[in-house]
Amino acid sequence: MPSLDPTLRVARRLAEIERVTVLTGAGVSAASGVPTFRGRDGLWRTFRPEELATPHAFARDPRLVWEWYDWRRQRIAACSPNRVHEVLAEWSRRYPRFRLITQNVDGLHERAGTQHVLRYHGSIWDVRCAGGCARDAWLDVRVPLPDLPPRCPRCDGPLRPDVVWFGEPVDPRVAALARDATLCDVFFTIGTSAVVYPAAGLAHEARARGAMTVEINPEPTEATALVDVALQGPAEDVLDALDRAVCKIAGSSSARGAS
Ligand code: BJW
Repeated sequence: MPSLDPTLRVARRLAEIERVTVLTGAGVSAASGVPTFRGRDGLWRTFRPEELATPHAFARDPRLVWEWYDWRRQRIAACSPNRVHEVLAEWSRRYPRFRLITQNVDGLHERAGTQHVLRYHGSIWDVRCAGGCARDAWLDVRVPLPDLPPRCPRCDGPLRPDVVWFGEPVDPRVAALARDATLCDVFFTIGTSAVVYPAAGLAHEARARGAMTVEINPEPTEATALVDVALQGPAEDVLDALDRAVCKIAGSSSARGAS
């Protein structure tokens, strides 16, 4: 007997459940023009993470780190949400228990109107004091900053981007909420190479807790062998097709119910 088309298999499951959790990575913003880290034109092909994305790098040369983040912010500011962000925003309204965990710092899920977003690695649009007071500080970081590094208005210490660098812990409250969200019916891992921990461990946890696990990525990743269903292709195409299949199933079952 031929096996069920994998997209249809996932669509059928989505049509009958309520708890959907999605983990996203840089690949979901690729179609918007935001560079990934490890892809063909990824940031880590040109820049060295240890010089730009560690607390040690910031302590050594805060200006260099800020110039890089300033450049990235200007680039992201010119990008708009794509079909992946739109579908997930729609799902966040459709599923009563939807959670989105994003490793991305670009804010495109929020701009698309997604509810219940957990920013696992922080936000490129927020800053906090790296000096004595260790507080959040307001700063309009959508425009290029005149002086780098910007200074904390309270203690005059250097401000830093409010993102999670290598060697730093994820905010314990965010980590706990993300762990809670692994208790779900379907867990998606979309557009991530699944090499960075602890984020990559969430799919393992979801599987151990009984979720159907689904990956969407054009390339095989560290997660591919682990998941129940791997849907290969750009997320903007695969997710669009999946959403159409779910709507079709939901439409035909409500039509049956009405007749
Ligand atoms: C498409 C597509 C399309 C393309 N559609 N898909 C062993 C050695 C050394 C260290 C470690 C180790 N094991 C674990 C660690 C620790 C380390 C780690 O995991 N390192 C590994 C790399 C080895 N982790 C950490 O340090 C973390 N903290 C930690 O462990 O704390 C412990 C601690 C406890 C107590 C006290 C102190 C510490 C923190 C990790 C922080 C990661 N930070 C960054 C930068 C964030 C800020 C910024 O943006 O500047 O987060 S690095 C970067 O990687 C960024 C991303 O969120 C993250 C993940 O990348 P992602 O999203 O997967 O992107 P890519 O580029 O890798 O993949 C893109 C994918 O998209 C590809 O698969 C494409 O195929 C696909 N794609 N087009 C769908 N159209």
